Amino acid sequence: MQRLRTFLEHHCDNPSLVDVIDGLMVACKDIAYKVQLGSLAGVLGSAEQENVQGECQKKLDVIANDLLKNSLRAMPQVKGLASEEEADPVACNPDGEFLVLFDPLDGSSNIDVNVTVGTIFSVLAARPEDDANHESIYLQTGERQVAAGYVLYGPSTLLVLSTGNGTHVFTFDPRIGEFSLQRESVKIPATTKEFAINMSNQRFWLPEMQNYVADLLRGEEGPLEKRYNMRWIASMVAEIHRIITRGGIFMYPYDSREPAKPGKLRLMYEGNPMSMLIEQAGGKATTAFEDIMQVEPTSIHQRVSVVMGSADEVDTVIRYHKG
Ligand code: P6P
Repeated sequence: MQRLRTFLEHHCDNPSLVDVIDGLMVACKDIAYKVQLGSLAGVLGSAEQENVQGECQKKLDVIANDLLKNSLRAMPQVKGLASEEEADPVACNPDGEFLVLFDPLDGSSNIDVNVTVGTIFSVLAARPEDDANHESIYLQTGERQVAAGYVLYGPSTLLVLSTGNGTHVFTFDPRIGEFSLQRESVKIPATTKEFAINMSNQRFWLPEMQNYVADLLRGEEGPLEKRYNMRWIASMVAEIHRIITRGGIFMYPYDSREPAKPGKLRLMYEGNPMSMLIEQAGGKATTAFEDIMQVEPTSIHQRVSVVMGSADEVDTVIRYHKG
């Protein structure tokens, strides 16, 4: 089985980027260990504090964030970082080539009930003149990502990664402490019968989304003429991994409760990296009105409406929103 670093050295033409991904995995292996130990490591439960999003932080949110921050700061290749758990960007090494943005523990509300969580990361290029304390240098469209990935802390610990030449899956082997290639250049089926959305928000969606989901529920008797099944894990990394593995569509759409926030998920370290992985695997990722990776960022923690997965099903959602 090909180890991660060997694979990257053949697939990635920038050795510094290989080092950054390798360094990220050092932190993620430690996070995986602590997630596996759970209560035995005393890392479950609330951290009794809120993050910049106003969300109650779990102990593991803080631990994972600190592990990633410390690992990235030690890498000369990293100029700066931005995290869901940090109000402002953190300058690392002035001569670094890369900016790393991450959600240290996505789905952490599940951690206390032993459901899959994950780390999501996005890598952007930095310019020599950039000041990594300034938010503006991080505000690049998703199309500019040089790498994106997630580490899934589930029954297995998996890394799903793209550096722009396909989406690849690696399994962590605790016997050797390495990630080994499991699937190269995965392809998402264009069609699906599986959708993922939090139905309890139905009354807050746009009419177009309400109409689409209503037709999903009509099954064979409706205009989509298919019997669909539904999934909702409340952990984006787990939902997206299911879609990368067997197809499907994941939606966290516009919600009228907070018109200023077009959705719940964050563009820079959830929407963009997951969009790169999905599109590199032949899927599609849209806000329902424009490609997610073409959304012009205005702030690091901005939110975005998310519809992503099997290309034909995403096209159907876009068609419902064209009126
Ligand atoms: P809800 C986790 O908090 C998260 O950011 C995503 O991982 C997940 O898809 C979504 O929120 C779940 O949101 O409203 O169903 O709890």
